[in-house]
Amino acid sequence: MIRSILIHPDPRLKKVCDPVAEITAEVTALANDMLETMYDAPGIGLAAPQIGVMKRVLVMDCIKDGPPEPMVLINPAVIWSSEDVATYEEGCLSIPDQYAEVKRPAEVQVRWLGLDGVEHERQFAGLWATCVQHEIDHLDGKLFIDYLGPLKRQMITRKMEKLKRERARSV
Ligand code: K1U
Ligand code: ZN
Repeated sequence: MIRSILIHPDPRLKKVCDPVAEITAEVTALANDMLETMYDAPGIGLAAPQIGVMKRVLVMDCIKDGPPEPMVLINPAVIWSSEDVATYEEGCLSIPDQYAEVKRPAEVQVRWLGLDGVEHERQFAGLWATCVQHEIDHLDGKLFIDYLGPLKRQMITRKMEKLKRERARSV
């Protein structure tokens, strides 16, 4: 089922999410809905709070050409970050049509629980590294605009408030 995506500003996008205690049928259904919602948007990642679910679950697929590579990460944690950084022009499905350059560690080692209940670990680089850090930030109530200066952040927030008002008027 495709879920609707929350638009900034929304208090749910500022909260720290709760760890998942157990992989249940409900968590599996949530992950499947998130993948469907991400591919439909379209996006390369999605975190549970973006659909109003305050759990530490994220999905991503950064393959542009070639067969899809959907990933589901439960309770993800960055256990190592490279010293070298990479700058990427980021977007966010909760902040439509706004992009800005963000500097993050170029590579990260992440540990998470899979839907199979098994602990996984992988080193991410390139767009995968940027995306997994952006999504983990969502689980901690942080948006990419929080890395920008206050003026730029305020300008984007005002645009989003206007967008939400316009959307509310057209329903
Ligand atoms: O978390 C999100 O809001 C999803 C976001 C992920 C992301 C994008 C760029 C850098 C870091 C993280 C998006 O997917 S925005 C849409 C997007 O990037 C995209 C959409 C269609 C094709 C390719 C990319
Ligand atoms: Zn985002």
